Amino acid sequence: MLLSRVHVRMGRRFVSVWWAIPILTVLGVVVVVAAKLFAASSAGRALMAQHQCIAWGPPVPHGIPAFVRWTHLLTFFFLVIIVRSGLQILSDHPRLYAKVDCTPGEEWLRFRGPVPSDRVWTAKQDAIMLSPLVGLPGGRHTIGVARHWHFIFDIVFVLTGVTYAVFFFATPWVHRLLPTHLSLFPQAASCAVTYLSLHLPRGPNGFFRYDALQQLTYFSVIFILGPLAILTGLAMSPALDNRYRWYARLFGNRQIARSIHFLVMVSFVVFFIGHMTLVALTGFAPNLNHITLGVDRNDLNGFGIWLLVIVLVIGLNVWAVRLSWTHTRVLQRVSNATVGRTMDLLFDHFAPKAQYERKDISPHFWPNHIRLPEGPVWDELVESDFRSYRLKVHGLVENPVELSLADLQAMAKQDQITMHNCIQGWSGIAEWGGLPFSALIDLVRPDPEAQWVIFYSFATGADGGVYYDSHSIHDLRHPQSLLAYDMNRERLPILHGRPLRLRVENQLGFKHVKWVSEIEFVRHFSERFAGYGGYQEDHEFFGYRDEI
Ligand SMILES: Nc1nc2c(c(=O)[nH]1)N[C@H]1C(S)=C(S)[C@@H](COP(=O)(O)O)O[C@H]1N2
Ligand SMILES: [Mo]
Repeated sequence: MLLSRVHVRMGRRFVSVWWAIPILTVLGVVVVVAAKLFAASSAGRALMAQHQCIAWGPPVPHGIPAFVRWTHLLTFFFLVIIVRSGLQILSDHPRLYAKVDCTPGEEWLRFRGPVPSDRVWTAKQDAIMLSPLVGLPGGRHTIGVARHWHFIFDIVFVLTGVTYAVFFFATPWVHRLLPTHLSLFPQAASCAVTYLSLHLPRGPNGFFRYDALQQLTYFSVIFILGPLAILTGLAMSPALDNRYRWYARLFGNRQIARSIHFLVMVSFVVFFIGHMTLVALTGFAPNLNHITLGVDRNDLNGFGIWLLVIVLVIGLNVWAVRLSWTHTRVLQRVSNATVGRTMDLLFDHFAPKAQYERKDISPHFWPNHIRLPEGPVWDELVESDFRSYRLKVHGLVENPVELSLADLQAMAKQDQITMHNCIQGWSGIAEWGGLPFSALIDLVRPDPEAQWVIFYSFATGADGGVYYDSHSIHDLRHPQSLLAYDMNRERLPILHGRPLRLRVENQLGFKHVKWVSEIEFVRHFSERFAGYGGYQEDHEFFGYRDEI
């Protein structure tokens, strides 16, 4: 069973969350019995008499206005895509942590077994497969494609939410949902006792007025869960976190934000199940007429629309899975033009500056790649202990150079303790020492039309062919853009990119090319290879820049 593979940590041990089913069942029975006993007691009766679940308070607007019905429908469509693609993203690093070092064994929740300790285990190896029934697109680990769905629909989700909020505060609908009286809480408690003792509150239906618990729940889902999802999502951005350390701290740290992001998703799903159950129990046909057509009638028209919506949602998801493989480049281009542009607009001017302390350095730093460099050229370099290494810097520059490690070390040196964010979800803090990239720019003097720089690696990527990536000169001029040859005050280990690896702290990890062999200044990244900006962009359809 799927759940039996999910484990939650209890102290040193990991327990299957499968146990949650019997435990929650027993707990459910206990709560219902307790609620029934309480409702029958004098204290319970006093509460229910004093605080009506559905109060006849000041008048509130009747009916369900069109903006509520439409945003409700759209949000449902979008959330299905967002949750499914989010699960796909999660499955690329199926562990959730409370600390930013992401040390194996310290995760609080994991969706696969422990990390093997007898060999190097990369984050790529750790990814798991999801069925297309669960993940979007599913079928293989395709975080690039999943992110396109996730972010494109994030944008429309946010726009819909903002539209809702504007109408909410500008129309009388605000009186339906906004909690304005403290008495709402004991009323909601009275509702909770009613529901938990397996009764339905008596009073007008939701077309005319919500009960107190319903009002609080709807309000929290819209105005707490929604914004929390957005804010914790943003807290996973290297551009934002490495610029403003306080931002991730709002939630504790980046990994806690990631965990909350996940728990918000779980809350949405739990709400959805509870909501549908109560909609069904309190009059399915009339309730569906309220939320689809905005009328209080008993006929089956709303139910028909509901069926149609279910079919459309399934159809949309089948279409999305198929499109993910038949028109992947189209999806990538649409995402680059919308999500990529939005990221540029919002994050481009965030020059990273966050620094950490020695005590923050991660005891474990996940290695990540498919292949180490190999072949005669590499073997010779290793044999010479990289004394024969020459970094070639060429392209649209006035002064092309070839530099040995000794040459590089004789130039300016910078040390920085920074946080690395992998696209898959893990993070780690390390101290990097090396050449500030701006010093190299000053040395080679790029032509004015050179706007992008390509970094070539000695290693190949997963499908063969040179691993490479590109960066804008703008990003490379940031004070934290570094060609690192030291890690944690020692010589950079081969595993992490010796002789030279890139650090561009406002971008995700896959753009930090390891084992750099050559650097070329070009007009635009589209002039090289398949033209999408890097190996992962060409082969795995990643975005051309990734600041989240
Ligand atoms: N040549 C090469 N560089 C690479 C990769 C790779 O596969 N090949 N993986 C990237 C990814 S996805 C990440 S997260 C970082 C990981 O760096 P680390 O192994 O030092 O943690 O390296 C990046 N640089
Ligand atoms: Mo990565």
